[in-house]
Amino acid sequence: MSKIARATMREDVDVVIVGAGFAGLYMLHKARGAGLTARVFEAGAGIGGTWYFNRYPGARCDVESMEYSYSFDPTLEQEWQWTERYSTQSEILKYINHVADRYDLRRDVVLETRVTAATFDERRSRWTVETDKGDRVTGRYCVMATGCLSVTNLPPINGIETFKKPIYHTGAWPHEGVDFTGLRVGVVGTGSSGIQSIPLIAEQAKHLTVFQRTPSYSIPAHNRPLAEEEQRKVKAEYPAKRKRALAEGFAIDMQMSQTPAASASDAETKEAFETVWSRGGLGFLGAFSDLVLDRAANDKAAEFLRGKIRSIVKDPKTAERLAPPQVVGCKRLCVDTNYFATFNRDNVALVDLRETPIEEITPDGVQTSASFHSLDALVLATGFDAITGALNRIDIRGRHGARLRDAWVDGPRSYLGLGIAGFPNMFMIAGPGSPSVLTNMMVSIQHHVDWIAEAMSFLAKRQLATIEPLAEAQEAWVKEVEMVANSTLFPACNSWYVGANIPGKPRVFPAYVGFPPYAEKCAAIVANGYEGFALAAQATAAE
Ligand code: NA7
Repeated sequence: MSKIARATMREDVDVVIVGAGFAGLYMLHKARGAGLTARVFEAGAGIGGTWYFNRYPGARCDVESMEYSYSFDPTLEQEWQWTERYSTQSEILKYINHVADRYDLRRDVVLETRVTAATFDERRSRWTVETDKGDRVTGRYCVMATGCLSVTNLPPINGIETFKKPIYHTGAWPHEGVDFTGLRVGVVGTGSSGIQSIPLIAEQAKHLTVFQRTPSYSIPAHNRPLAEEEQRKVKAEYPAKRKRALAEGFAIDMQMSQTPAASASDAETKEAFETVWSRGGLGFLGAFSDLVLDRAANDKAAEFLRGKIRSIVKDPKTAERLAPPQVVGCKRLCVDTNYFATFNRDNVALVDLRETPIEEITPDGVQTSASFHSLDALVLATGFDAITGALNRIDIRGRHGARLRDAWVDGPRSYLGLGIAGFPNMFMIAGPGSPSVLTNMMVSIQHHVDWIAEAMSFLAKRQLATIEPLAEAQEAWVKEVEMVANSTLFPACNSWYVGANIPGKPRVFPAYVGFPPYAEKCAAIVANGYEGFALAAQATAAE
């Protein structure tokens, strides 16, 4: 089908927003509310970001539906009906589309357009944003709503380009779906995407081979339909529920225990773990107050979870291979439906790449150091170039033409994960150095968008031209993020958090651990007249 090319855009707006997922759309809504004009560019052919692209079988959010939703409008909150405890990708995408229609957001969104460059003009204090369709739009502000997990990781496995059957990445799944009936399928990767898709692929395929490099801990979702009555109850106390979430480290209303594991007897420890296991989901980490802080406490959780795997998986060798050795939570905890039990099926085999690494992919399958696996289709559940990937792919130039990519060559540096020294009037939503992926993203997104919109209004009221982090405030923040992370177990293993999944990526822990202290700091900084930011009354051209 031929497409009619649209005219290239030349326009001047107040805010250019990159990305039309949950972050970009809410930013658009808030910008309009502040009386600002905005233009949103989105690479996808539809809105929704992560939820537009990740259509693999079993794709669901690991935060419960009633919390993984916007809270900015009580009417929206009350009127939307979720159907399951954990929403499917398609239901979340429906919700995003509903929001876009309800607030008339589409008219400012340009789809199928990838932003390639953003350049700050110091004399005019404006950003010029360029796209792959030849657009040039200028904005007083540029907001990067580019997503934390939006650039797929295609692993450089020897010979992968020679495979002559279809290859799918979970993060770029065909819209028409894939029918694996009668096929021999291989899945590489056992993070959340692998763990969600493997049980469903196994039900359909003739045979499934799972290629596992590192096993993951996973908690059962105990997913179920959301009863009308249950929803009514939550809706009746929505403000209180949202408030409780804001007081939690992960910004999820998990009602984390205040008791450290060290003070519990063995029987109490077992009982606490059994309780959270039977509730299901990420709330497992809330069984004790110190599971991500104290190695001994974490070891108890790890042993409990390994025990569960051994009790579910019938073949003891397979169970041992599926039992993760690492700290619980240092790789994102997964939430599954029937993942471990899938390995009891006759048509499923597990290949442990730690024992028998992949040597190459040939036209017909995967050759490991031990054997050859003939395949009709290959699924890469190999994750993303997380957090910095999307930003580093745009040619972003701040003062003196300095490139963000160069400034971040040793890892991301930002102030609060919101702004970057040398890049005035550019904001990131859930950027590196903010709690982002360690929280319910909906909470972090709304917090950031509200903060950014407030800053824009502040500048307008005071007739200020620019806001920009001071280099010393940024350096202090980078140190604080690192110090807080190092007081936890999060950086304790190789994970996408620290960039270890991408060859050559600098190892930096990119998230501020703990939503409440972070939000308090953001508020205090505003109360102190945007402490740590330089505010300038007029354009400050380079000398
Ligand atoms: P993840 O969590 O990054 O998982 C990717 C998986 O792919 C993981 O098991 C990796 O093993 C594996 N992987 C990556 N590269 C390779 C190569 N080269 N060979 C073999 N195996 C490889 O991505 P997901 O999409 O599952 O989830 C991302 C987030 O989305 C998730 O945390 C939720 O927040 C939602 P490794 O562990 O690196 O040894």
